[in-house]
Amino acid sequence: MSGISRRGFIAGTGSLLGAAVLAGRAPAAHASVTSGERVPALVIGTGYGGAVAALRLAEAGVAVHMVDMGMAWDTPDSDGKIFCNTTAPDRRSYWLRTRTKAPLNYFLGFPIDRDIPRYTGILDAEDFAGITVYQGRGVGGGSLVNGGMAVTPKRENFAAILPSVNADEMYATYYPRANSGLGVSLVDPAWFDTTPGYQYSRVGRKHAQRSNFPFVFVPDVYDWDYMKREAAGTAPKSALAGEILYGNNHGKKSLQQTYLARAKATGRVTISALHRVTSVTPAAGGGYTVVIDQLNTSGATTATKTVTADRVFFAAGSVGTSKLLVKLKATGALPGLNDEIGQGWGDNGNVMCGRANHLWDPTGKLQSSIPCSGIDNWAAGGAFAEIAPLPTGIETFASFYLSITKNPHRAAFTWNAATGAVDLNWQTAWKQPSIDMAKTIFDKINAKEGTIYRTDLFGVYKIWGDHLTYHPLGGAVLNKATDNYGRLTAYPGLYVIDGALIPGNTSVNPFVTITALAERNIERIIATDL
Ligand code: FAE
Repeated sequence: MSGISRRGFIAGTGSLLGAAVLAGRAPAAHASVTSGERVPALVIGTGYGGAVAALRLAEAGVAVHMVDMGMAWDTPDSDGKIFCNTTAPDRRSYWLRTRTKAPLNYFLGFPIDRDIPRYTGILDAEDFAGITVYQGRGVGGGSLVNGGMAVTPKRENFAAILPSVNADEMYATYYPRANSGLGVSLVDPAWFDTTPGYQYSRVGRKHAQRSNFPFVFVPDVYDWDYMKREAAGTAPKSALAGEILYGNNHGKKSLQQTYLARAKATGRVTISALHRVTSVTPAAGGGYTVVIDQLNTSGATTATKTVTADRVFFAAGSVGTSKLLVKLKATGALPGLNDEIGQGWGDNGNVMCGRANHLWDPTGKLQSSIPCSGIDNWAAGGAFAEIAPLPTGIETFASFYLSITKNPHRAAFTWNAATGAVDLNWQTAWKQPSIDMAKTIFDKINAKEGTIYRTDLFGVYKIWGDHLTYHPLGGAVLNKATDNYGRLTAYPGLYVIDGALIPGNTSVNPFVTITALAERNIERIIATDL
């Protein structure tokens, strides 16, 4: 596999060599927070929730300091590129691992993981007892590693997603605001119909429609005009060179290009990369004492800083925020947090599978790494399936899918005093409802097409990718762990503003909902609390 993928990689990215990879990307100022400093607002984490909070607070005149445990990802490495390719993972790929842990870890029955130097890489494959949770690490959070699929849930599903939130306001104001802030748009359907890189999606469409499932185009934050130039050979390739999981050197509008760029442009936002918050506790003279470890690229602590913040926004992601709050409650730093802290965590029902197509139904050796379509069987079968790429550089005759399903299971984070770590009680067997829901789509398609499931993508004779999620949600659920706007009411000035607020499922890919909810909550917080 490594020989094959290396050839594909070289063929696909040759045009990148020597290219001006930094075009349009101004290096960030490397100001980092100073010990003893007092800051009006500290934002923990630079993903979607954190970026929205920082921008809106700064626009309201508040000086904001953001900290992120991951790297800044604004400087090219020795190969001239900021990010490494999915098919050639190096030290930049994983967060503090000595071996890759690819979500799709087998190919043609062979394991594809390889040794890498331990480094503060971009993708964290965080292992809990029953599930591996994939998360972005760095300035931009999940936006650095995700597929950019920017999906607003159907209005009729919203009441189940966020029952305490006014849907009229969300669909009239905050979803449109989020979509515009993120730079969301749709693939040009005429180009889609002819471009080689989306043959896999067109095969997916044909199979969906022949089984009478609704096929839908899915919006994305990738710059579609840029992808057209990649296809035409007039711009360095990113989506068409298989870049995605370990970052896109071009084309994708991550938060670094959107919310965070606007936040920095206010002149009121500074960002400390490689800074990890370990404690937040009330300060004697008001505000909160925040303890922050500064890390080197081996993950070792090189300094410990103490900052006083008038307000603290937890935006460390569903897992990061939940782990911090559960620990702070259990260890007596924030004992007044309520008993909903750590509860209501879900995996957005993620489950993956592949189907083996007939030899007359190739999916294409060139596959855009940016998915742009899906199969919607949510109402009838509880599953929404992304038609996903397998950008290996060779013809695989495989159709590959990431399904989001209505899985009812919810897990809880708890403090483990013996290990000094936070556990999550999710069980692998809890994926069975997700598999059953995904089968409502793929059993039918297989029967219609006379095809079978692939068994070589997740192990030896293993059909379902049921060991992971890309979409952690919950752990500090809105209107339960917090009030209806993310306030941790026992501690005025402490807020949750990320995916931890959402009770486990969004029926589609989550980041537009995380962004829209953050827009709603920060508007109220600025209007009433500042
Ligand atoms: P997130 O973006 O995770 O940001 C949290 C940040 O906090 C990270 O940068 C952390 O490094 C940082 N952090 C954590 N703990 C600490 C600490 N103690 N101190 C300092 N910093 C800390 O949070 N969603 C979609 O909607 N569409 C997609 O196509 C899609 N594809 C995905 C593909 C992959 C491979 C992955 C991993 C995720 C994907 N997602 C997708 C999920 C999406 O990226 C995720 O829901 C959001 O990024 C979550 O946003 P948050 O603001 O909650």
